[in-house]
Amino acid sequence: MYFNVYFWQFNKNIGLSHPATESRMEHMFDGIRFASHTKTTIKMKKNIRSSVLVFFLILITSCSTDDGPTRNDISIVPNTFLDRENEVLGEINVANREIAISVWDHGRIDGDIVTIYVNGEALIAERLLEGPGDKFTVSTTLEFDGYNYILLYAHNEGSISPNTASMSIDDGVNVNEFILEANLLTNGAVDLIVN
Ligand SMILES: [Ca+2]
Repeated sequence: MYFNVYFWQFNKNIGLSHPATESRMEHMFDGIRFASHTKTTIKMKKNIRSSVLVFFLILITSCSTDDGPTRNDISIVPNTFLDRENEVLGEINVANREIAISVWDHGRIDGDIVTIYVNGEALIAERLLEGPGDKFTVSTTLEFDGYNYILLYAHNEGSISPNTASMSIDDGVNVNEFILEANLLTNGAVDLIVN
């Protein structure tokens, strides 16, 4: 095709152009323009189709993420954590996923150091427990509806065994107070149920 075009240009330049040749060449250019226009139209249609597909994919994805938190209908406390047995010591019902957890030493202040895990994530890390007059409080949002859990990991037992923590959960409606115990072989856990 390029050869024909250059040949035509060459003929025109040297004055050998023939009307019949020019007519044929113009017809050919019309064909090229038509083909180019058709290609653009097909490309536009493909782009529109792709855009519509992407729009619906985004719509479906956003709908599926608006379903709220997962609900656990049974306890999710694992059997072991950090190579220690987990012992479930009870369950606490809360009205909201937004809670404030307070922790302090139960009884005599003997140097107990704890880490408090919520659903396996450390919320209070290596904290030396003080007395009830010096509670340590952290706010958090529970991940699940239904069953969540709090776990007490003992870094030591203090001067009096075991490691004993008093805890309270404030859900904005009620304050639940309870005691968790742990030692160097066993973690103490409690189910925390969002109703
Ligand atoms: Ca202790």
